[in-house]
Amino acid sequence: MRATAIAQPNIALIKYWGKRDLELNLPAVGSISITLRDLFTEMQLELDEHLPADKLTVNGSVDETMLPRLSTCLDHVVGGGRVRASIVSRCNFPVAAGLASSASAFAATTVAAAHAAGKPLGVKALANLAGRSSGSAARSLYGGFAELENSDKKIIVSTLCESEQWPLTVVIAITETGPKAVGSTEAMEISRSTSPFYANWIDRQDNDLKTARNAILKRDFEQLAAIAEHNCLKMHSVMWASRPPIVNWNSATMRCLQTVRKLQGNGVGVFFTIDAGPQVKAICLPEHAHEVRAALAATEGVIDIMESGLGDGARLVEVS
Ligand code: 2P0
Repeated sequence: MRATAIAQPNIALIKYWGKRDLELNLPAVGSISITLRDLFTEMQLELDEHLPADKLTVNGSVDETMLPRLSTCLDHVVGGGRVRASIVSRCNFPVAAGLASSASAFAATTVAAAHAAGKPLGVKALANLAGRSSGSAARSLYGGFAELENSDKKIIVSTLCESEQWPLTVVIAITETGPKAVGSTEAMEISRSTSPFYANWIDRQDNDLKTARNAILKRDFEQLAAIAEHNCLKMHSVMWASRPPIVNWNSATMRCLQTVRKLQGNGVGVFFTIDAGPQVKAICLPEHAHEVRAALAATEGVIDIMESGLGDGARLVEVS
C-alpha cells in the first residue's frame, strides 16, 4: 500500500497551449519535449484507511495548494471510492514558476499511485492517466525526446530519440522564484476564447511538429533550434494577444534572449525556449554548456542557474 516514484520535468520544444476537451484534459495540439535528468520530483504515497483526508507535505512542510489536484489525480488512477492517501513530496527546484513542476509531480504521483493500488499498468495507460491531471505530465513518463499526439479520446506519447542518442544540455536561467499569477489551465482557456492568433497557432502546429521531428531524427541542431525558437515565440504571441494579456516575461527574461542571440552570433550551438513563466531555458550542445552557463549567469537579473542533461521517464523507486 506504499509506493515511491520519481519523475523528471520535461521542457517542450514544440509547445502545448490550449485544450480541445477540458473535461478529459486533452490538448488542442501535439507537442515535442525533452525530459531532464538532474531536476526531479519524488512522490512517496501511502494509501491508509485510517486517514480522514488526503494529506501532502512538500519538502517537509504541509502544503494545501497542490492537494486538490493531486487528490483528483489519485481518483483517476486508484478509483473514486479509494481510501485516503498520505503523500510526501521532495523536489529539488522551485515549484509553479514555469519549470514544469506539475509535469514531474503528476507523472511521479501516477506511477506511485498505480503501484500502491496494486494496478500493473503499462506506460501508455500511465501516460494517459497522468495527462488527465496535467497535459505535460504525460510526456514525463518518457525519457529523451518525446512526442505527444492527440488521437480521438486519447493521447499517444512516443520516444523519438533516447537521451543518450543525442545528449544535449539544458541551462536554465532563473529570473524569479515566486509562483506564477495565473495557472496554465486558466491561461490556456483565456487564450482559446480571446486571442486573435489562437486559430492560426492550432493550424500551424502540425508543420512545426513535422519540422522538429525531422530535425531530431537527423540530429540537426540548427533546424531544431530555428523551429523551437519560432514555436516558443508564436505561443507567447498567442498569450500576449489574449485578453487579459498573459505575460510571464520580465526584463531579465528579455536580456537572457539577447545573451543567447549574442552566443549564437559567436558560433555557439544554443537556442532558447520559455514556458509559462519567466525562466529562460537554453538548450545547447554539451561542449558549449560551460560558456552558455557563464554568459547567462552574468546576465543582469539572473538570480540562479540550473543545469541538466537529458534523462529517463518516470519510474518506481520502491514499493512495499
Ligand atoms: C508545454 N506548458 O508544452 C506548455 C508550454 C506551458 C507552456 O504544458 O492545464 O501544467 O495542467 O494540462 O501541463 C504547462 O501546462 O497544463 C504546459 P495543464 P500544464 O510544456
